[in-house]
Amino acid sequence: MKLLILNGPNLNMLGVREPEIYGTQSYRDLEAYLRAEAEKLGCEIEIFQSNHEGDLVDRIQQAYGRFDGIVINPAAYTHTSIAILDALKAVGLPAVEVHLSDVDAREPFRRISYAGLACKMTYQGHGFAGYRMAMEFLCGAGA
Ligand code: CA2
Repeated sequence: MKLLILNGPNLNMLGVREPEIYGTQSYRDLEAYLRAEAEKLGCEIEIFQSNHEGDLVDRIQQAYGRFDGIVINPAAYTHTSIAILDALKAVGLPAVEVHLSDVDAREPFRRISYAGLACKMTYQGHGFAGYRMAMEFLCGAGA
C-alpha cells in the first residue's frame, strides 16, 4: 500500500505561530511523525507540501497509477479550491481529508470543504494523530 500525503499552504510554518490552534511542533516534526507511523502500519508514503495550488493539482494527477490512496490536508485551499476537488475526482483514488484543527468550531468560512466532497473520510481536530487515522483508514478495511 503506497500513500501520497499532501499538505497545503502555510503548513510549513507549523510551530512558528498560532500554537494554540496548530500546536508547538514543527513541519519537520510532522514529517518525522508520518514516517514513524507509516512504518508501524507497514505502508509506504511520499510526503509533499506546497504553498501553490497548481503544484498540489500536479501531484494529485501524477499519483494516478502510482499510489493506492491520498491523504490530504489542503489547508486554506480546502475552502476555496475547486481545482483540487476536480483533480481528486479525476484520479479517482481513495482520498482522506485531514485538518489539525476542528474547522467546524472556527470561523464560518472554514466549514466549507470542497476537497472533502471527493474524500471518503475526514479527520479534524486531532492534531498530528488525524494523519495516522487517515493512513489507518486507507491501509485498513476502511478504504
Ligand atoms: O486545521 C488545519 O489543518 C487547516 O487545514 C490549517 C489551515 C487552515 O487554513 C484550515 O482552515 C485548517 C492553515 C494552515 C496554516 O498553518 C499555520 C501554521 C503556523 C502558523 C500559522 C498558520
